[in-house]
Amino acid sequence: MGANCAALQRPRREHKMMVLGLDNAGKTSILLQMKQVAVVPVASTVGFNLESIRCQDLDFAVWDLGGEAKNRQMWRIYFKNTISFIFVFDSTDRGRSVEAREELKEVLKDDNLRGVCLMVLANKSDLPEAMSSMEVAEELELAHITDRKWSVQSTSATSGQGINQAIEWIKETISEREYKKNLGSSRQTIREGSVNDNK
Ligand SMILES: Nc1nc2c(ncn2[C@@H]2O[C@H](COP(=O)(O)OP(=O)(O)OP(=O)(O)O)[C@@H](O)[C@H]2O)c(=O)[nH]1
Ligand SMILES: [Mg+2]
Repeated sequence: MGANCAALQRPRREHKMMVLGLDNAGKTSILLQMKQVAVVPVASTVGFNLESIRCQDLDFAVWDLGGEAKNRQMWRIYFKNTISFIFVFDSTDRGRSVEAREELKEVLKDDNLRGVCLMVLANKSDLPEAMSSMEVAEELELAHITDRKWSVQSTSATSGQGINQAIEWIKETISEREYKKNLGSSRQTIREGSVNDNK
């Protein structure tokens, strides 16, 4: 069940999408699923991977940033003009949920991501010890986020499960935001989140 996306031949207007999260969360594997190429074990990302991908009729420039602590210090230099952002969480990694939460909180403070919608992927949901998306929402304290739309979706980067739903939500949310911007009403406070489990 791969994502309904494809590598782009000729880019049209691209929506800049950031893919963030701790090392080993599955960011590069998610990117490979979005590209619809075989998800094979890859080395930890140093710096970033950048791909142009067409997903559900939208063109995305997808930035997959390395998640090791030394790479995280560099994340912010790439944030300008981001339209959506994905935070990938390894749902089996209970030991690092506080670290992930703190990293996410720091990222949310960035001016270049102000109001940008947040899709949290509760990844590795294929593994028996994985937390549910509700548990992930609690671990990351997503209910405290009141300045943007957010959602959490359980995914498996190995099977592709949940990725289409995540892209669907992003697509709807950015279309809505652009529509509101055109109406000049984008400054209103948004208090809205959703949790989606495929289990
Ligand atoms: N079972 C399972 N394994 C996964 C899943 N997603 C990723 N993995 C595995 O987790 C490991 C790390 O995946 P990556 O995609 O390299 O993780 P990353 O977030 O890009 O890591 P960094 O580049 O270090 O930031 C690899 O061994 C993947 O095969 C998943 O959904 N299920
Ligand atoms: Mg990687």
